[in-house]
Amino acid sequence: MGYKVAVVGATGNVGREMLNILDERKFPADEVVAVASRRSQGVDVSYGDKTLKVKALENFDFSDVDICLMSAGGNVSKEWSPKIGAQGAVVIDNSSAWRMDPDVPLIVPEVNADALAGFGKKNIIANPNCSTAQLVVALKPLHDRAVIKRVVVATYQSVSGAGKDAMDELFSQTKAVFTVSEIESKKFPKRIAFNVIPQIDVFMEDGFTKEEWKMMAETKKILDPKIKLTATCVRVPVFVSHSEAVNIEFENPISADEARNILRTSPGCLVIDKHEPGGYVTPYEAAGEDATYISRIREDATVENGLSLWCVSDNLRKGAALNAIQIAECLINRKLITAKNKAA
Ligand code: 11C
Repeated sequence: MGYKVAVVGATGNVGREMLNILDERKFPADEVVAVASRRSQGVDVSYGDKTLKVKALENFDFSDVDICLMSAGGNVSKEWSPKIGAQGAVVIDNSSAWRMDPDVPLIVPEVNADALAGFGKKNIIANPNCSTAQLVVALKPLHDRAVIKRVVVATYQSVSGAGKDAMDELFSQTKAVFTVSEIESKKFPKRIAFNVIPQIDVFMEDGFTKEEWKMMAETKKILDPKIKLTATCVRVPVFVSHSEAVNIEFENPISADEARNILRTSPGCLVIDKHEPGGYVTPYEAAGEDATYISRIREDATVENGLSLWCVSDNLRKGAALNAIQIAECLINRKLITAKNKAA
């Protein structure tokens, strides 16, 4: 018995990755449909060795869809996710629109799959922000062992988090540096080529950015509301994969060796941590991979029970498309959904 899956936002960075991952993981779909705004109607997108013609969201009938993977931005999701959910499709939404809604579970399967049980109130499940997803995968096993009190994180986020136009801007600015004197910035507030920008998303009243606020609020909802977290989120001239420098204070003692051993066997984590040049993972190596890579694990003697580590993951995969599909797989494995077309 297979499922009918709709990918909404199928022409974007994350939508295309969703189609790739559905095919790669042999997701039990009888039918996959690509949906996007009317502007993209008729565009071809790849699904394995097939080509799908994009259908317009505005005219699409979701009544026989089982799972809707939604990556079309917050405004589209605010309007469409409840309508699609009301037609009986489970919406797994990649935007920030529903994450803090108490009736919508915010899920990273390696961390809080049990919270999925509450999805039926709205038929919507939220995928976290990419920078949060990889962080909580690394934090969860350490929290289980030694209880995290406080986290200080600095991110180094790739331009693909800001969409395809942002990737094009890094590419064209990088070329322009060598050919023309004027560098134009449209997607980013300052030049991104050969630079770093300490602003992701809009500023909040307290001086933090929305991206920094999301990391704090989403970590509390997914992992533990008692964890204090402060973040500085920075855009870097990297195409794919977000990196994070993480400092953690625990309630109880935990050595670097112990943390390394715990993380080595934790779901979703891959430890590469040799104390030698190159004995760590960089974003370039994490791109296209599923794991959250953890390196540079070391004790921080400036606080009681402190550890520092470096964590890297593909933001389009674990940070978005892969996590959404893992949620769909969880729904199936836990028998939380059944296909509408039982004869399929
Ligand atoms: C970025 N993390 O790198 C953002 C993109 O809330 O889903 C994802 C924003 C979100 O720009």
